Amino acid sequence: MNRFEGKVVIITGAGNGMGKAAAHRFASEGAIVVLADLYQDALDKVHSELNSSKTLSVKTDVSNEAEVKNLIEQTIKNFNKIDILINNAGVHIPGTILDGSIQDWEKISSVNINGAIYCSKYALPHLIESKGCIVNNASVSGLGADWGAAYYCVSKGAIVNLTRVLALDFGLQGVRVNSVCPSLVKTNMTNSWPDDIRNKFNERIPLGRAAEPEEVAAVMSFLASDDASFVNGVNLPVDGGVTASDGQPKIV
Ligand code: NAD
Ligand code: ADP
Ligand code: HBR
Repeated sequence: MNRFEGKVVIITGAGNGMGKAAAHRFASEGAIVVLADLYQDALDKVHSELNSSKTLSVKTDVSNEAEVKNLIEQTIKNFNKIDILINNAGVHIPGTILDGSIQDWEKISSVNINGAIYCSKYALPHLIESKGCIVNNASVSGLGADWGAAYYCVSKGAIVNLTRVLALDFGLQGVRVNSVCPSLVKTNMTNSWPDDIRNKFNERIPLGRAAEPEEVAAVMSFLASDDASFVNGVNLPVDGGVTASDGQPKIV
């Protein structure tokens, strides 16, 4: 499939995990890929794995408004347009509201919420021009709440509603906005979680396992493609069935 031939895609948090998997997926379908991440060495590694004439790396802290403006400017300068924005960069810090410091909240909210706001705000004028789309990486943690992840869940709830408000406000201008909502995915964010926690997830996920980053990237690419041309404002679980449960205990 070459669904993204000639399309320009910005992917934040492209240095690792689902962002990296998305970079490979979009590139494999013909896209020009703009990689944005906090870490230059991670960017260099992903860049070296892709066709360099169709790849641009821009070291970007998405929580820094000026750096996001620079990301958009560099993309326009190099490729003249933006067709797709993947708001994927994010951080996770566990804890209840009493465990977490205000610095933890500032970190999570500035990366997970402000980052998506800045990227959306500055990409949108170009997306309106191209009749493009946004795919956010939210989480099932934004559709409901988890124990002991207060700030993270609040930040992901914000992304779920950001998806909806942008879908309403820009639909008439031809811009679609959707999100993926994964449960546990095997990435750096979660690889260090202890085995007993991972086993508890496996028990609660009807498919009995965590997702591979590529399984989420595949859904991002669907939502960004013309195959999803009438899908707008959807927060799509990519969760092996977790949200099919009403939350009552597993007794069989
Ligand atoms: P990851 O840690 O493998 O990748 C995240 C990337 O974002 C890293 O390359 C990191 O350097 C980058 N990043 C962090 N802060 C940044 C900033 N300020 N500016 C730019 N880049 C920054 O994690 P992942 O699991 O691939 O996470 C991707 C997204 O998926 C996040 O938004 C996360 O909340 C969400 N998510 C993860 C899971 C999971 O189980 N791993 C589940 C649901 C949703
Ligand atoms: P924070 O920057 O919020 O303190 P981390 O240091 O845990 O968060 O970084 C988040 C993710 O960034 C890590 O899971 C890892 O994938 C990636 N990362 C961290 N340091 C590096 C690095 N030096 N090079 C490449 N990727 C890195
Ligand atoms: C586990 C999952 O809900 C997450 C890290 O977002």
